[in-house]
Amino acid sequence: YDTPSCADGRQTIVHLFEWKWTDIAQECERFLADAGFCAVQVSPPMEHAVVEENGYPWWQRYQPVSYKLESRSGNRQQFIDMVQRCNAVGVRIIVDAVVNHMTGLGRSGQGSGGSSFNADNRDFPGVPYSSLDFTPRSMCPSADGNINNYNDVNEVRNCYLVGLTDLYGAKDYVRQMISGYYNDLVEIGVMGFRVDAAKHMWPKDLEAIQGLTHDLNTNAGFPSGQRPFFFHEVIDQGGEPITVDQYFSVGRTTEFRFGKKIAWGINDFSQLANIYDPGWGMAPSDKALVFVDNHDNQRGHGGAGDIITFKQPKEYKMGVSFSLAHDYGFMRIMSSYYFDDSDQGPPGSNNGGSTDDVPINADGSCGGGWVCEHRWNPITQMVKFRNAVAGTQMANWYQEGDNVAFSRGDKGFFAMSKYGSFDKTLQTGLPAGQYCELISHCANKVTVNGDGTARIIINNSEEPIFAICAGCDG
Ligand code: LM2
Ligand code: CA
Repeated sequence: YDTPSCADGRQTIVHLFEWKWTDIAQECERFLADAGFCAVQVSPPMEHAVVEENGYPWWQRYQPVSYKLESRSGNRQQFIDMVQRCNAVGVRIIVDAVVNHMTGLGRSGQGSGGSSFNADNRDFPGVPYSSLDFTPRSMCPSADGNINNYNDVNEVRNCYLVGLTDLYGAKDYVRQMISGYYNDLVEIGVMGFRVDAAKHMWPKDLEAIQGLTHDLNTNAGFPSGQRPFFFHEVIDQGGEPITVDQYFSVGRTTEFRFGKKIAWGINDFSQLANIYDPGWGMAPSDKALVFVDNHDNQRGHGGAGDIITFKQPKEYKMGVSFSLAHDYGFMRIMSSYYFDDSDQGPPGSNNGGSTDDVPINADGSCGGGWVCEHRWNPITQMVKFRNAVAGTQMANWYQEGDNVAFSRGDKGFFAMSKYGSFDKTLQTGLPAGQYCELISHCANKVTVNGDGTARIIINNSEEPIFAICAGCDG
């Protein structure tokens, strides 16, 4: 479950948060395939609540009504078309699976796909689920039925997360419905799953659901016998009884400490050493799914605090570039829309709850309120670097004041200078020769001497990043 089935050894996924399926299909074809991305994490594709009173917020998509593929991002036919078109160009799809719960108490009516539901009665005929399929109240130790005390494992996993009706994952029927949803998606050709709120589910229930889930579809281009890729959203920052290692038997886990350490390190480069801190309980590299920010913590929701985002473009470019150069974890890039309000849905959503297309400007950036960090020059270029150096380890670490550099085996060399002016000869670990500097698209050429040293020059205050790699032509 730990190994993503990427085409051609690709190393990075991108979360196209709240994008429509029609736009994702185009983005695979027009950009992601050539840029060397492994996969897209898509917003939850199942039928969800329609929350008019908060202006159709992004988080309505974390309130399932049924497992029909009818959401704000598009319908079933559009979803299938997206998966097929992305697979055809070697870009895979990862589904954000919301399976800990259904909608919040107090909600009823019709979901985004037209199914009726009534959360207070635990009635979801679109699945169907009834009151028998939700965690018995007697199993939740808290006074009000909600999760308040994160030091009590039973409370975190058996009570209601912010009032969301909690599914009883120990029940065979519930496991069958969830694995049925997974199998429908696997059949369509998806590569894997981000399991939302996995911290609030029992690992043994996750294991049972996985056991019922089929191998990836060979007709979609996956090798036979290949298991889906799973990573679990477990917000573990230390200090609580639920820890990431409890989930290692079911796949990777989100490593929230990574983003914090990147934010601290960009502030103070001396903290960029030892980004992976096992003493703090961080997941080992082959169990970690890493990211600088995600859709929650970029707007003050789960795991927020000490995080850099697109709102600080220069720091963000440095943080993501350093992360992509690093050898720790499997990396996810965030791709956002601009927002002022933490509830705010995607562009267009205030206009009746639908979503606007993503227009692409002549210079390759996105318009219409979409940020598209994955198209920011240093980020795009460093995705290529990460592919080129895959499998090598970091060496030749150098850090002095606001400058940092290191090599990746004999395949690549990375450097970064906070204020954009650097000129020093360093050991690159690379074979002698002429190299194209990637961030400048080969406008800068670099000579590595016979002893592996090279004069490293950075002279760019907005994108103060330098990268060369074997076989990279810009
Ligand atoms: C996650 N991780 O464990 C997601 O990454 C996170 O984005 C989800 O919360 C959460 N699990 C549940 O899937 C988001 C959002 C919450 C929002 C929920 C449900 O961060 O604010 O809660 O989705 O839509 C909203 C309201 C909250 C209300 C709740 C239930 O903000 O005030 O609680 O709905 O109606 C009474
Ligand atoms: Ca639960």
